[in-house]
Amino acid sequence: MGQKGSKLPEARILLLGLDNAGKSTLLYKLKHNISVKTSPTVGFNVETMEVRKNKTNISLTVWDVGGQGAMRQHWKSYHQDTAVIVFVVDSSDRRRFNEAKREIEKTLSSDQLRGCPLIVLANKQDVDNSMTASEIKSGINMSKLCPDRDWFVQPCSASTGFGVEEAFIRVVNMIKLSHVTGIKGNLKETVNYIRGGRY
Ligand code: G3D
Ligand code: MG
Repeated sequence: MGQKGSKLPEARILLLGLDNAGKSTLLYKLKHNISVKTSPTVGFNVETMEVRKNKTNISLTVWDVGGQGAMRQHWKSYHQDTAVIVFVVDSSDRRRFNEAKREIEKTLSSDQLRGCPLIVLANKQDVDNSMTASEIKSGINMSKLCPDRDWFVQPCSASTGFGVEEAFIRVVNMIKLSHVTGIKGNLKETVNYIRGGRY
């Protein structure tokens, strides 16, 4: 995580989507562009990567939770302290679009994710006749579904890499410093210090 044993402030990214949407491929793609440490585990993958935001180095922990039906009941256990939700949609699979939409709605109804920014990745844009990002945006009815959170629909292809870096930059931009664990504590300390009248 941190360098030479120092623990960096940490932000948790929740990578969700139906099985076969391309979540693991996306993580693999990111791994090749950015230096990461992997810890594959049964049921989910976790990747950490260091990014710089507001002149601060932050450790991003990306949780790729299995998308199969049986695993979806566990998604809730990963909601706490999430900085950004990334929901991957297989744009080439019109047949399962409604199922994906229902899962997004269910995820957003979680109390622990209230106000948490959402980025929907319209993945597999390299496949002919796949749904466009704007079709997905209106299909999910994003503006109605997300009245009180930042959201964005990003077209990408985890296979070719198209849009992957843009998606990653958007995710980092969407992180609120109040959701970065180490920084939250520091900010609190500073506020207490000022309130304590030491300055
Ligand atoms: P998951 O982790 O969400 O379950 P995976 O999904 O990353 O395992 O991907 C499922 C399948 O979709 C894989 O194909 C993978 O290669 C493919 N895939 C992922 N992203 C893209 C993409 O952007 N474009 C295309 N064309 N295919 C993609 P296989 O055949 O290995 O099952
Ligand atoms: Mg996977």
